[in-house]
Amino acid sequence: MSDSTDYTPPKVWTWNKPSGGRFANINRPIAGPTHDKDLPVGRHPLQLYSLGTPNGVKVTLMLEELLALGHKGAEYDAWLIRIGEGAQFGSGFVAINPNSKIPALVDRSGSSPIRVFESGAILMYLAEKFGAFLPTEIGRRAECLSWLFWQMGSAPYLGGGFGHFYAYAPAKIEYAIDRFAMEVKRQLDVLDRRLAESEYLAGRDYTIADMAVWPWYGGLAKGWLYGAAEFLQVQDYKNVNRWADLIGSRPAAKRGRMVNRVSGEPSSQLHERHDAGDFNSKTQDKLVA
Ligand SMILES: N[C@@H](CCC(=O)N[C@@H](CS)C(=O)NCC(=O)O)C(=O)O
Repeated sequence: MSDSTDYTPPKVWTWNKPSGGRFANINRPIAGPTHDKDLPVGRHPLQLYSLGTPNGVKVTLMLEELLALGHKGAEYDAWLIRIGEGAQFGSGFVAINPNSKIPALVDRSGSSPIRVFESGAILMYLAEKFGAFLPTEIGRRAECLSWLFWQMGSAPYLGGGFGHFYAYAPAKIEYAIDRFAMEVKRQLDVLDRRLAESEYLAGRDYTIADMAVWPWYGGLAKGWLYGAAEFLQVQDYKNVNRWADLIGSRPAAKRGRMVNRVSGEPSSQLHERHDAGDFNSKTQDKLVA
């Protein structure tokens, strides 16, 4: 691979070499399955196929909140999809998400299964199904959906842009890191100004907008992403930090962060969740002991 300064793109791009960097083994320029593999199905109405990354955590935050509210129909099995090993390209997974990315959900409570992919669509589906965490009054609903879709459009600059070039790319390219650090700091400032005037993103209530944004920007503010807390001076965003702590202290958020998590303290990792009791008995520290 050439370095950043001496590369002239050819007329036609070809896939003839690994792209380099972390995740190079799973990057492909084509869609579709690479192998046959059925997905497991558990006993609960909702089947989640995911991993404890920020995109995956959005959904487990929501499911744990719904259960905490007493919605028994939100009981779920959370199956682990190891994206680093290419499990997202198995035929069963591609059938429920043609885009081959976690999270994906199947609702088996009705006469025929319903698949939902894209974390924002999953959050809206669950909010509408259970009538929770999405305001019904038109103005507050508009505010909630605005921040929900803000996250969908903004986080790729944080993850695919800043995170990729700061932490994962095989070379440190100043131009790329500068460009995306600038944008991510601007995004943090957008959130900080909103959270200076409002307790939660959509107003006085905790909603799916917070659940979508918190794993990314709350995680960034708390120093959980890319080892970039000092570089981005995240402590300066006081309102984002206040909101990140507020959500982080919710019992359902604490549980949601543990599901399908495969790194960090063994006691914080619940690789698969099939029962509410699993949080006490099936974390990695207990399984290994
Ligand atoms: N826009 C999607 C993004 C999902 C996404 O990027 N998932 C990543 C993990 S955080 C993934 O599955 N990557 C696997 C791959 O790209 O092959 C969503 O919000 O659901």
